[in-house]
Amino acid sequence: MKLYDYFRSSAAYRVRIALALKGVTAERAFVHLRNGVQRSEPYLAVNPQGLVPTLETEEGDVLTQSLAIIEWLDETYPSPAFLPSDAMSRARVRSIALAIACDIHPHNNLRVLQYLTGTLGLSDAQRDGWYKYWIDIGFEALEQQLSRDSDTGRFCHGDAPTLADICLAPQLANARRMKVDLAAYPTLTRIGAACAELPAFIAAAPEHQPDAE
Ligand SMILES: N[C@@H](CCC(=O)N[C@@H](CS)C(=O)NCC(=O)O)C(=O)O
Repeated sequence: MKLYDYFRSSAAYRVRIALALKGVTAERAFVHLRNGVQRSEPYLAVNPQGLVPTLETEEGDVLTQSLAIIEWLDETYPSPAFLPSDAMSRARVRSIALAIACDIHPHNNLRVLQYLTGTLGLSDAQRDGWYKYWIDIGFEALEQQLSRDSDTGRFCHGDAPTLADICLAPQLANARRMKVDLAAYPTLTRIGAACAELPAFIAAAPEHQPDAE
């Protein structure tokens, strides 16, 4: 298997956590996003979206989109499971994961930030304000959702990590990098601390990647 990766990509970070939790190793191909390698012809031939992660399977199939990759891994390597066994719990876990992956993360993506400063001419301070604004909007709702639901345990759903935690931990890392004040999100940070104790989450962290700068 080969993972197209970049240390600071939170979508790739999700896949790194998932691979590590499953105990699956993948060769790594580093796509330097800051240098624009994601828009190079060779990479666009692999993933026409020009985004990481991409996973090439041992059979040579090419998978894109972190959540699709993670669900494929979960179906291919069933233990430990990333989704609960009952349909209602699965929907809950997916709703947390999607709130992060679809409703927070895209606003923080590099190409969006570059459009704000490049095409629209916003200042760096305005760009950073945008970044923090969308994290706060998303985290405020997630904090409410998780803090008042008895299905929340040590992790987002019960006492074992799921797809929801695989999405939450990288988004918390992004928030910290942007110096978002996380004091208003005690449930999210408590869960993040529980994730940070697990070897798979530690191994997948940006600062532990070979391409970290
Ligand atoms: N929905 C996609 C998002 C992928 C994505 O946005 N990746 C970012 C890094 S976190 C990227 O490659 N950005 C390159 C760019 O913006 O030019 C997924 O979950 O895989």
